[in-house]
Amino acid sequence: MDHQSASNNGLEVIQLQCEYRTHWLGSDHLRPQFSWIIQSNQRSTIQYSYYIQVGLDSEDWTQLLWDSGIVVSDQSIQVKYAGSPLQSRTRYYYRVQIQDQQGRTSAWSEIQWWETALLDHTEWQAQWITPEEEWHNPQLESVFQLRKSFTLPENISSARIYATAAGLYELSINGTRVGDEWFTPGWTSYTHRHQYQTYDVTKYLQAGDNAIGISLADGWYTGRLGWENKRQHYGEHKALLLQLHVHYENGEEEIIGTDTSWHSAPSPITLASIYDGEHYDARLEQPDWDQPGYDDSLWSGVKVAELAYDHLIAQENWAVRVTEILTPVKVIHTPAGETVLDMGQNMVGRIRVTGIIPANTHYVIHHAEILDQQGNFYRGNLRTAKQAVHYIANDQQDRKINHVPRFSFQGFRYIQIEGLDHLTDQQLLEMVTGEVMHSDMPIAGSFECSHPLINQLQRNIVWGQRGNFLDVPTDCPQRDERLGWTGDAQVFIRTAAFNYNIAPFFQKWLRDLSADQRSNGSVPFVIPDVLSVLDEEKGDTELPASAAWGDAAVICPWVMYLHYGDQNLLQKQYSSMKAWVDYIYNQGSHHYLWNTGFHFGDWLALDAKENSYMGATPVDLVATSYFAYSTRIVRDTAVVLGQAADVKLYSERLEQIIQAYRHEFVTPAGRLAAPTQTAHALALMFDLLEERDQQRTATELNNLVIKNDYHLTTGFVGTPYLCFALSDHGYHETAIKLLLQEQYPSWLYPLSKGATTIWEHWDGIKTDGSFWPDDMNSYNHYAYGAIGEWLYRYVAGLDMDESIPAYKKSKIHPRYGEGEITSASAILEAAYGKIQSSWIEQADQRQLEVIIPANTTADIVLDHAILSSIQENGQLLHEIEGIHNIQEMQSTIIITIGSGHYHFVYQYQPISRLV
Ligand code: RAM
Repeated sequence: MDHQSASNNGLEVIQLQCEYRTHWLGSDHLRPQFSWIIQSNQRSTIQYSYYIQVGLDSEDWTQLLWDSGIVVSDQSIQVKYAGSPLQSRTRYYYRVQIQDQQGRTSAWSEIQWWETALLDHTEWQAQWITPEEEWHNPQLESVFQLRKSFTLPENISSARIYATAAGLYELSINGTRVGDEWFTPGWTSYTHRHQYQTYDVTKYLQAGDNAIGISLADGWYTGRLGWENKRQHYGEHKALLLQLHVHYENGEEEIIGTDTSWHSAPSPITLASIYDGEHYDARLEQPDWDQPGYDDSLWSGVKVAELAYDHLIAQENWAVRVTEILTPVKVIHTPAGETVLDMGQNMVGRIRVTGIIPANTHYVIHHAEILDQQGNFYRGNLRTAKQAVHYIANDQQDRKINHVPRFSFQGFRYIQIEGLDHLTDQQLLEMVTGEVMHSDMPIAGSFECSHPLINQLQRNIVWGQRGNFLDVPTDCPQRDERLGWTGDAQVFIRTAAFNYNIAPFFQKWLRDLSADQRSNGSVPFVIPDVLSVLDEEKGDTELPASAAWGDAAVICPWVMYLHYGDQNLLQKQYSSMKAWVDYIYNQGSHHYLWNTGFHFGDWLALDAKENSYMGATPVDLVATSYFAYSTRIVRDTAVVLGQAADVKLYSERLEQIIQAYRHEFVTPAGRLAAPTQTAHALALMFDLLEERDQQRTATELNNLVIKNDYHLTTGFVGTPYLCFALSDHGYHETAIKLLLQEQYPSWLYPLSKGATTIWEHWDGIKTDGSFWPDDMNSYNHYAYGAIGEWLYRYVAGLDMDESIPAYKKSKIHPRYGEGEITSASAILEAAYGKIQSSWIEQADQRQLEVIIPANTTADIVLDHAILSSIQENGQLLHEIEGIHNIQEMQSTIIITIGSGHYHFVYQYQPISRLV
């Protein structure tokens, strides 16, 4: 074969990625992984071989760091760099060529690049610095300005800044803000891992005088976090670390870093707090403070802060950005006389105010998620979080402002404005925009169907994800909490991976989870962990961990592996995964039951006792079920990683746990002792029952739902599994009825109360219009949105064969909509490319449109299809290219196909006629 010839033969390599990014500035991976997508004008394309080159130059491909040569392999994702060692601060270019199994050779792909940052922490020459005044009064959550002026010669060829803060920072050069990232450096387990960012600042610098300006806020590092009003979780002082590397055309390099020559002063932002919002006092402005000519002789100095360098890591996560701008839909004058603007959507981010305001105006914007029963602005559920933005104008007449808070985010649908009473409603509407902020994850998937309410539910799920994926997966974005609750993350992660590419987001969070995991393997409730310290302060020696929460340590890496096929991540998390199940094994006197300690149980289930948050499903049943599930995943991970001894160990342990579970929770006659929906769903989904008891349990689950008039009672633990358990065991009709249930409690009930996001409680707003108590009532909480996974996988039918990760083999298996949903469509930009499953049902006929990416195959599973009626693009099955195999099993037909775009049409036997 000739890998050198490039021809236009319908085979192309596109969308090259290095660790999920197309261009990537600032990596510290020593052996990054590459992926590409193959585009083919033929069906059934499989890569036969690949050829990858990595060099220092985008034109000359003779001086290479890595020339893989022709590698006979169908691997086209997560191909690990295997060239000579990478250097710091270097841009690398790469390209890929492939050959397919039909013998076609693609042209070389377009060239992509990534650039390394500081691969070794000894390359940090700059010093951590803290503003002097901060040193004196670290209790104020106010923002400081830091600046440095310097002169540069002519002929700058390129320049980079590597920067981070203990706190949050915003960077400007010569008066211009650098980059579009917010909340830098992000939130990690700072004591172990602290991200820095890389900026290409070439275009911002000039020959002659220059100035760097930094605004430095408390953020998660020293700011208030958690509901106990605690600050300074990671350190006493906020601090800055920055290193500028300037390169000249003659090959020389100059480094300017933070040190004691920098100056500092208070900024006009007198308060910046994640929970409480921001206060901006324009009277304190120092115009041009970040410009070169500014006289900073009256500013204070800075002190060197004794912070570490060895835990600095390059930015791992997607950056937080403004991803959408909303305009308010109306002005409401409430019965209480408040002026309120409705953004039309419960959103997370901030309000921008632009326009002219009179001198000395002081306006305040309050943010809230709902209006109360009387239609007044309601902030009760924020608890102590103020999320208010104050702006005090100076005495300049008719000042034109353009203001956003920069170091806080708000969760809200409504804003109440005080202090701009002179404006008309129309003027207010024109002055205000809502900037939606979250980790800027590429959109991965979409789901829609013929039922408008389900489409709204899907939108609410996506908004819940956007609002709560602001650098860490949080439970809620509005009250004095906003923490990375592990349980919430694990129940939602699979849905999340359908909606967006969450790979770097969860890679970062899982590294923090391992970092914060305790030495005995137990996992804190929230990651990054800011709660254990409260228990430690109370003198607790045994720090708590809960089943279904700590299991995030095992479930999340596994879901990431299934979706993205990244063994590297599994390998990195493996010891953390094992440590968690070993921790459980060591709890109590019975190795195989987890019947000790505190657990959240089936959190917020509706079968809970009055005034309790924990559902009726016994917590030891939940804990033991999850113990089995996580042990199974650890065993499966050991198989993937080739850890034979562990495969044996965890297989045996799993068997023992299952036996213990049956002994404890299943009667000798095969009945599940706990009569709850959640107990039944877990038993079925975690495969805990003897085969003879499975159908009985499923029938019992179905009866429990019917007895409850097709309403769910499940909490955080049971909800993600309920519909799967029903659909898998012949009760899809019941699952569809649950989905379409509009009366309380149900997924659709909140829609009748105007919900635009998922709520924490099924009855956040009760049927009589009253609210769940303020002590814990979020209207933007993604946990119950975990039904999204079932919509994609079972309603639209876009699913995977889990034995081969990353959709190397898709499973297209629509379960259809029992006549209630007559069409559905899901699209997913998966690792190998776009997958689509779209169906329409008309009378006895179904049409199914399927796209399967090159280098993958799929099983199309058609229940109740009449084989002789199946056509693809007007042709009978046996005449069609791309069909590898057809199997008929009872009433199901499985068609194995290669890559390509297919349109199937077939007749089916409606179930009613089968019985
Ligand atoms: C509350 C929230 C959160 C949940 C914990 C146990 O803080 O509901 O989502 O995980 O409780």
